[in-house]
Amino acid sequence: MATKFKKPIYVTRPILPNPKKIQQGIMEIWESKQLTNVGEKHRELSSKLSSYFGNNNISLFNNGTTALMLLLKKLNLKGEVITTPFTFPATTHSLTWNNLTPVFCDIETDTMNIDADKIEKLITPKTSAILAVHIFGTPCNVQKIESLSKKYKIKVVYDAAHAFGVEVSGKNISDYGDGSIFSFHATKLFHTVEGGAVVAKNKNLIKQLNIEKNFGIEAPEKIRSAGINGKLNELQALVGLEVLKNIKKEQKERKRIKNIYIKRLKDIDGISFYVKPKNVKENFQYFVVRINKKVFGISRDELVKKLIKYNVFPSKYFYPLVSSYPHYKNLKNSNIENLNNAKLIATEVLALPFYGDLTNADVENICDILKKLKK
Ligand code: T4K
Repeated sequence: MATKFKKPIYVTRPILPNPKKIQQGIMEIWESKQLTNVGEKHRELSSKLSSYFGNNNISLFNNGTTALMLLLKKLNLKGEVITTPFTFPATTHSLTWNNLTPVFCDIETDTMNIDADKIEKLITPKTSAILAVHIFGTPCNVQKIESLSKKYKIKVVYDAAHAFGVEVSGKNISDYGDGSIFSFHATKLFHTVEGGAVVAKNKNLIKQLNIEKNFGIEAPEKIRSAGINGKLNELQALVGLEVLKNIKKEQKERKRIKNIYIKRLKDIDGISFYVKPKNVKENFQYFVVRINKKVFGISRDELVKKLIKYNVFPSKYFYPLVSSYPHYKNLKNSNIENLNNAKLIATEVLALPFYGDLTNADVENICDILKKLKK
């Protein structure tokens, strides 16, 4: 039918737990008078998430960016870090905040993740780590990256901001690399309004991060390092505890929506999407398509303008490329000739509305609109 939506349809909507449960939890917090600094709700969430990740080594943060900045700091990295240009600014800025130089590596056109086969030629004596992103929750080539890490004795950090609950070959995504960060921002499947976490194998690293996120205070009257305030507070933890109970249901709804998108969009020439391999358990964080201008008839950017007229607000995650930002564009590897795939993908990608409250009719209508807009 392709009709204009009465209300705006956004790229995502957060899980909103039952407000009565939140009110009840707030009363408990009020009674305890402990609002932050690792109170009962924080400890409870940490323990529940440990079970979820299958790993006790977890540190909760006030957002994913602080988590990444401090993880990079505590790994004592120096010099250059090989990373992807196709990501949210937070990934690369976290390197800058640690005085590390990003070295951009091109991405794969299917997964849109860093191309592990192109990393080796970028490794120099100055390289201390690889910072890879599981973009849209799609796992990187973790095996190849691990072998490079062993061969060159460099660290591997994963920005798993989008990958909460993802598994590869039966293992949680956080089992790979020297440490992973997660974002618990409201736009994420699992959220604490704002929040994040580091998950790592090394218990001591987590212990250090817990100190670092509390101003470097190791014990009363014992300040060990120039830390920062990165703590998740009790109200955030409360929201997280309630959101966690709703994850499975939300994923079920998103699976329903994804199935409609796939069924309807697979026959529209010029629209393509990534099909995950069998060994990956997905989390349904995003539903992302690529628009091939030549075949579809109009560009991704033109399509977005037209979709807005129908009250549909998809997201051009992630445009422009980080390597084109003013403060990164003059780096030696920012030259666009080295980043051909990334350049193409950034102009084609579109994250479509994807959240459990969308009805079948809503999704069918979005597909009808897309079909109608094809030239
Ligand atoms: N690494 C990666 C790879 C990341 O993608 C991110 C964050 C990070 C690291 C850092 O993690 P954090 O420090 O943020 O924890 C969002 C988020 O702000 C950001 O967390 C996220 N990635 C990024 C991919 O997306 P926008 O620019 O999409 O936000 P906004 O406000 O345009 O929201 C999109 C839509 O969501 C709105 O049109 C409506 C809906 N919405 C949004 C919010 C905030 C709601 O319905 N309710 C809300 O409260 O950035």
